Amino acid sequence: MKIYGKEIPGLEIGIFALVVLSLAYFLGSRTGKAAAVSVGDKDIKAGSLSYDLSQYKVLADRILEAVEGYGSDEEAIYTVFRKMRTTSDVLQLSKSFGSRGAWYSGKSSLAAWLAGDLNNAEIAEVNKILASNFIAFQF
Ligand SMILES: [Ca+2]
Repeated sequence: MKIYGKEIPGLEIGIFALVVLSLAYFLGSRTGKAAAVSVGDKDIKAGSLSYDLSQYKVLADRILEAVEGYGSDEEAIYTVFRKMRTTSDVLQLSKSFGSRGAWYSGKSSLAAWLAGDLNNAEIAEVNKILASNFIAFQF
Protein backbone atom coordinates (compact mmCIF):
# COMPACT_ATOMS: atom_id res chain seq x y z
CA MET A 1 0.00 0.00 0.00
CA LYS A 2 1.28 3.49 -0.84
CA ILE A 3 0.58 6.52 1.32
CA TYR A 4 1.80 9.88 -0.05
CA GLY A 5 3.95 7.94 -2.50
CA LYS A 6 5.72 5.88 0.15
CA GLU A 7 5.39 2.12 0.24
CA ILE A 8 4.27 0.98 3.70
CA PRO A 9 4.86 -2.77 4.01
CA GLY A 10 2.41 -4.69 6.13
CA LEU A 11 -0.08 -1.85 6.41
CA GLU A 12 -2.68 -3.62 4.27
CA ILE A 13 -2.44 -6.73 6.40
CA GLY A 14 -2.71 -4.60 9.51
CA ILE A 15 -5.80 -2.77 8.26
CA PHE A 16 -7.36 -6.02 7.07
CA ALA A 17 -6.76 -7.61 10.49
CA LEU A 18 -8.25 -4.56 12.24
CA VAL A 19 -11.37 -4.68 10.04
CA VAL A 20 -11.84 -8.41 10.64
CA LEU A 21 -11.35 -8.05 14.41
CA SER A 22 -13.73 -5.08 14.63
CA LEU A 23 -16.35 -6.95 12.64
CA ALA A 24 -15.96 -10.06 14.81
CA TYR A 25 -16.27 -7.94 17.97
CA PHE A 26 -19.33 -6.11 16.63
CA LEU A 27 -21.08 -9.30 15.49
CA GLY A 28 -20.13 -11.08 18.71
CA SER A 29 -21.57 -8.38 20.94
CA ARG A 30 -24.71 -8.11 18.80
CA THR A 31 -25.48 -11.85 18.78
CA GLY A 32 -24.72 -11.98 22.51
CA LYS A 33 -27.30 -9.27 23.21
CA ALA A 34 -29.88 -10.82 20.90
CA ALA A 35 -29.54 -14.16 22.67
CA ALA A 36 -29.81 -12.55 26.11
CA VAL A 37 -33.03 -10.69 25.26
CA SER A 38 -34.93 -13.85 24.33
CA VAL A 39 -33.80 -15.92 27.33
CA GLY A 40 -36.67 -18.04 28.46
CA ASP A 41 -39.78 -15.82 28.61
CA LYS A 42 -41.68 -18.97 27.66
CA ASP A 43 -40.16 -20.75 30.68
CA ILE A 44 -41.78 -18.42 33.23
CA LYS A 45 -44.16 -20.45 35.39
CA ALA A 46 -46.88 -18.25 36.91
CA GLY A 47 -47.11 -20.58 39.92
CA SER A 48 -43.39 -20.13 40.62
CA LEU A 49 -43.45 -16.33 40.84
CA SER A 50 -42.73 -15.06 44.37
CA TYR A 51 -44.08 -11.54 43.84
CA ASP A 52 -46.80 -9.54 42.09
CA LEU A 53 -45.87 -8.57 38.52
CA SER A 54 -45.73 -4.89 39.56
CA GLN A 55 -42.95 -5.76 42.03
CA TYR A 56 -40.67 -7.05 39.23
CA LYS A 57 -41.06 -3.67 37.51
CA VAL A 58 -39.93 -1.94 40.72
CA LEU A 59 -36.93 -4.29 41.02
CA ALA A 60 -36.08 -3.80 37.32
CA ASP A 61 -36.18 -0.01 37.90
CA ARG A 62 -33.69 -0.43 40.78
CA ILE A 63 -31.29 -2.37 38.59
CA LEU A 64 -31.47 0.21 35.80
CA GLU A 65 -30.75 2.96 38.36
CA ALA A 66 -27.79 0.90 39.60
CA VAL A 67 -26.18 0.37 36.19
CA GLU A 68 -27.08 3.43 34.11
CA GLY A 69 -24.54 6.20 33.92
CA TYR A 70 -20.94 6.10 35.08
CA GLY A 71 -19.98 3.06 37.17
CA SER A 72 -22.54 0.88 38.91
CA ASP A 73 -24.04 0.23 42.35
CA GLU A 74 -23.20 -3.44 42.86
CA GLU A 75 -24.79 -3.66 46.32
CA ALA A 76 -28.14 -2.49 44.93
CA ILE A 77 -27.88 -5.15 42.22
CA TYR A 78 -27.01 -7.89 44.74
CA THR A 79 -29.91 -6.79 46.95
CA VAL A 80 -32.35 -7.30 44.06
CA PHE A 81 -30.96 -10.75 43.23
CA ARG A 82 -31.10 -11.80 46.90
CA LYS A 83 -34.89 -11.38 46.57
CA MET A 84 -35.04 -13.93 43.75
CA ARG A 85 -36.41 -17.29 44.92
CA THR A 86 -36.99 -19.21 41.67
CA THR A 87 -35.74 -19.33 38.10
CA SER A 88 -39.12 -17.91 37.06
CA ASP A 89 -38.45 -14.91 39.34
CA VAL A 90 -35.21 -14.18 37.46
CA LEU A 91 -36.82 -14.70 34.05
CA GLN A 92 -39.75 -12.45 35.01
CA LEU A 93 -37.31 -9.81 36.29
CA SER A 94 -35.54 -9.98 32.92
CA LYS A 95 -38.88 -9.79 31.06
CA SER A 96 -40.08 -6.84 33.17
CA PHE A 97 -36.74 -5.13 32.57
CA GLY A 98 -37.26 -5.61 28.84
CA SER A 99 -34.96 -3.45 26.73
CA ARG A 100 -34.01 -0.27 28.54
CA GLY A 101 -31.59 2.61 28.50
CA ALA A 102 -31.32 6.29 27.67
CA TRP A 103 -30.32 7.57 24.24
CA TYR A 104 -26.69 7.93 25.31
CA SER A 105 -26.37 4.39 26.65
CA GLY A 106 -28.55 2.56 24.15
CA LYS A 107 -31.29 0.07 24.94
CA SER A 108 -30.22 -3.33 26.24
CA SER A 109 -31.57 -6.34 28.06
CA LEU A 110 -30.94 -7.00 31.75
CA ALA A 111 -28.29 -9.62 30.90
CA ALA A 112 -26.53 -7.22 28.50
CA TRP A 113 -26.54 -4.41 31.11
CA LEU A 114 -25.01 -6.72 33.72
CA ALA A 115 -22.44 -8.04 31.24
CA GLY A 116 -21.53 -4.49 30.26
CA ASP A 117 -21.42 -2.94 33.75
CA LEU A 118 -20.15 -5.68 36.03
CA ASN A 119 -16.69 -7.25 35.98
CA ASN A 120 -16.21 -11.02 36.09
CA ALA A 121 -16.00 -11.13 39.90
CA GLU A 122 -19.24 -9.16 40.23
CA ILE A 123 -21.06 -11.40 37.72
CA ALA A 124 -19.73 -14.37 39.72
CA GLU A 125 -21.19 -12.80 42.89
CA VAL A 126 -24.62 -12.46 41.23
CA ASN A 127 -24.42 -16.10 40.12
CA LYS A 128 -23.33 -17.14 43.62
CA ILE A 129 -26.37 -15.38 45.11
CA LEU A 130 -28.65 -17.17 42.61
CA ALA A 131 -27.02 -20.54 43.29
CA SER A 132 -27.33 -20.01 47.05
CA ASN A 133 -31.09 -19.51 46.50
CA PHE A 134 -31.13 -22.84 44.59
CA ILE A 135 -31.73 -21.10 41.26
CA ALA A 136 -30.16 -22.87 38.28
CA PHE A 137 -30.20 -19.76 36.05
CA GLN A 138 -26.81 -18.07 35.65
CA PHE A 139 -25.76 -14.86 33.95
CA1 LIG B 1 -22.86 2.09 34.40
